[in-house]
Amino acid sequence: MKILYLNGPNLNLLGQRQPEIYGRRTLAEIEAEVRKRAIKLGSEVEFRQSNSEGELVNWIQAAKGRFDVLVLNAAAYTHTSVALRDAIAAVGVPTIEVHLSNITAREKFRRKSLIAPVCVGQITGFGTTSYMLALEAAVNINAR
Ligand code: CA2
Repeated sequence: MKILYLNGPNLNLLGQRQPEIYGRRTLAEIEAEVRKRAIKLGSEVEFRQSNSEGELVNWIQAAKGRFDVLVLNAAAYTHTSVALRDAIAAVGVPTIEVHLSNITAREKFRRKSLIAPVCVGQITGFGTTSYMLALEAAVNINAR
């Protein structure tokens, strides 16, 4: 199984600021942990990060036929992006929404996810473990 992890704006700053909210690990460290577990599960993962909404849309569109599952931390675009939502719905690749922090326990504007209704499910609030749980969910996506 091939799983594409997409990471949105500012997630390249992980590990440098706001560790009390987002933890101390960098995105590269999270990727290394996920990759280790993926090998054990016999799956293949690819990680990408972009600060650009359009680039994320392009990657979602290009995932069709190339990846079995998308794991998406759309970061701030979670709360604003009709374009990402439309891309996920149009492409039809099963998508798991993931967040490090618990978006439902933070500011009001973070409580609403525009992408949640077109995702298979949402994992939010477990820090790095959210990314690991998303991997378990992805490899079991056909066992629902
Ligand atoms: O909790 C999450 O994973 C979020 O997707 C992270 C986004 C935020 O806008 C969402 O509401 C929830 C923010 C990512 C920014 O990451 C930073 C990392 C270090 C320093 C500053 C920002």
